[in-house]
Amino acid sequence: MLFTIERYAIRVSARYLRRCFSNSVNISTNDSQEFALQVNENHTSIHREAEKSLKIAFLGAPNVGKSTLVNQLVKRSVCPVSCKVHTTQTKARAIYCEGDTQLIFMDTPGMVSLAECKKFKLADSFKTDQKASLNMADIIGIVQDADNIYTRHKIDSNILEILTENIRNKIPIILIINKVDRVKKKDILLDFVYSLTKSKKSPNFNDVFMISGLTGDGVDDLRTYLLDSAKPQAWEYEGHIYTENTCQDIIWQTVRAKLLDILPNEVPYRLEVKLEHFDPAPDDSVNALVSIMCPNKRIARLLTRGQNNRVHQIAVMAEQELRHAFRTSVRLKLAVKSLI
Ligand SMILES: Nc1nc2c(ncn2[C@@H]2O[C@H](COP(=O)(O)OP(=O)(O)O)[C@@H](O)[C@H]2O)c(=O)[nH]1
Ligand SMILES: [Mg+2]
Repeated sequence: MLFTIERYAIRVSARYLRRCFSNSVNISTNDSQEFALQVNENHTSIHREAEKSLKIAFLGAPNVGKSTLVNQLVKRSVCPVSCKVHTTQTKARAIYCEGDTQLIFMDTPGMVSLAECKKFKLADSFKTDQKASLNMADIIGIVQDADNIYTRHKIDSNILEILTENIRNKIPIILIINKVDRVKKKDILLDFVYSLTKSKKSPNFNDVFMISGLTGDGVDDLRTYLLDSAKPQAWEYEGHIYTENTCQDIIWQTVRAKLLDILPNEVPYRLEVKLEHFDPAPDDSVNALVSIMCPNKRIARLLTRGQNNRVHQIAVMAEQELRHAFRTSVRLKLAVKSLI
């Protein structure tokens, strides 16, 4: 039984890969697989009346762990994560279904001011995506980094600004204290949670969660809470869809996130990452070729020098994460090129 379910999940994800891919390249479709999709869709429509769903918008400063949390909640690495700021560039949706309930997570770029947008040459989407997500949300989760001693005791001013009186009255807001694995003295947590919830500037939080998106501690409780909060309303996505991002986007964003992790300082921000080739094979596996364009030969050497070089490490890490995203085997090749 378990085997059948697992095979079915893999089949569905492979079909989804093909659908994403078929936007740009012609792929011959296999009739028996299409038939499986029909069966699934009919099955869903029978239960339409019982459907419940909830849209969740996570807000927080860059690097508080929003994308890591979304990945844990949906049990797939669909949102890019790195230790550097501005990994998430545009809003991304991740979808999780359990029983008759669908949760739609709206991962957003970190909250930034207009001045920061100009400084880091960030796309306009950094500002507009936040507002768009808020207006659509059924519930808002403010994510705080418990490990950041400078910011953990107050809600980011950009977030307070965007949470207008209208939104505060209309949409329930929960407080999520993330990275609790990094705080050894637990009474410190209680201290700053107290100041966060008592501050006159803070919204009225419906609930407070203390979690670790990295270890998964507390994440199951948060997911259960969200499933229980879902409203009777039709599912927005078919049950087999787990992200709105295309597979191509997930692949190049994952490579970019690993570059941000491995390369020092500003270097990764100067690289251009491009998906050159993407090929979902008939055996359900995925082959991809990603090029990394470096501004000069010195930076290209930084990536390719030595036997166990950085580009090799990045390929191994990205491949592992992509397997977790697509739940199928992934073969990833990286080509380093230099502009001059
Ligand atoms: N120790 C620890 N690190 C975390 C946790 N959640 C996220 N991180 C790390 O924080 C960094 C930023 O995470 P990310 O999800 O990209 O943050 P975002 O910018 O808010 O989306 C990454 O290096 C994550 O591995 C956590 O609960 N504990
Ligand atoms: Mg992010």
